[in-house]
Amino acid sequence: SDDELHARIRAAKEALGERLVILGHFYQRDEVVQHADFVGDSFQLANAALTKPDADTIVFCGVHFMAETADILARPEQHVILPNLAAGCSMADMADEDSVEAAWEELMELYADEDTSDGRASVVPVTYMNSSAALKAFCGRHGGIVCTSSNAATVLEWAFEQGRRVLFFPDQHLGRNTGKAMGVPLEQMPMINPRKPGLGVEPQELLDARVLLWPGFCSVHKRFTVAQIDQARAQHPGVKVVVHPESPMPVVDAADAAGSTDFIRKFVAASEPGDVIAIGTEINLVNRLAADYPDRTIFCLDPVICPCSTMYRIHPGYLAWVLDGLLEGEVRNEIVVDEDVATHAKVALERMLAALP
Ligand code: CIZ
Ligand code: SF4
Repeated sequence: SDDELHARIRAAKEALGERLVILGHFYQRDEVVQHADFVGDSFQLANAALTKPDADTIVFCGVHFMAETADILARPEQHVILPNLAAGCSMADMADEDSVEAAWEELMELYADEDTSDGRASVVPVTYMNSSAALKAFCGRHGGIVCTSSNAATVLEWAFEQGRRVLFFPDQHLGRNTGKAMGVPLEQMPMINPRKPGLGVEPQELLDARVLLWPGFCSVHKRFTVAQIDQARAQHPGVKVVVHPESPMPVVDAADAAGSTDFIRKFVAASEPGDVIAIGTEINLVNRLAADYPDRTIFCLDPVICPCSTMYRIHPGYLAWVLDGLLEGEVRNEIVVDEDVATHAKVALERMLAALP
């Protein structure tokens, strides 16, 4: 039964003590989050594990790229476990290393004659945190950098100092929304198609571009629409609408505010009792905010419940199963990033930290 399952998890936690740290992403269901030592976004969690000096095992209740990032930042003796190896991220999967390498080669050829005597590269690769370790390493090797949804604008500023243009992947929406907010005209942010000859864009457009967008998206956040915002405004006059920048540009433009999970949480914290707030992000996070602020009306913009289907693959049963393994001295579902990949990925992550104010 569920009660037995939760009792088993609690007993294992008790037995493993300070050796174990359980991380729970904001988008995890409550049945999982209740067992987490830390709850946060992917980068906060990857760092949280480091604050526990005795933890030799990190159980990451989130998706694959997050566990990889934790392993990259973890101390060498720390093991990182993903309770269900099928918990990937469809957005991260939309940019695989081979396609990015191939697109990069094409761009290098196109920009080969450009004058770079001022020391600025023709193009700087920027990857969103929501990407495989291999792509973070690609950025590390090619003078590029990682960004999160909290610091995308600061990171793009850095990238524009290093080069004439940016190749931004995997999320087209975060790239477009951030570029637009920084004043980059839409016509200088073409979306490439890595499967088409010439990347599906006129050579002149590739030459004039400032931000080259990869055609990836988040299946959760791309569902939000302007019609939903219009409906919320019609039904709740005075409603405040806040959305995540992984949402399409017209949605971000129609909202009152857009920002990372941290931003959305602060937006809600700064509201007043009685306020009505419609949020465009993952449902578990929205429901938890609604529970935390019962004196406000907080709801998800999408009336059809839309959890992230891969986050949902972390079930308490898998958590219990990996903890049982630890009690028997067995590390199940360990995520190990290749050493060379980790070294270069870390370079790109460290550039991000150095670029922040
Ligand atoms: O959309 C996601 O998966 C986000 C915002 C993840 C994270 O924590 O960075
Ligand atoms: Fe990936 Fe979107 Fe799920 Fe985040 S919410 S893990 S970006 S599919």
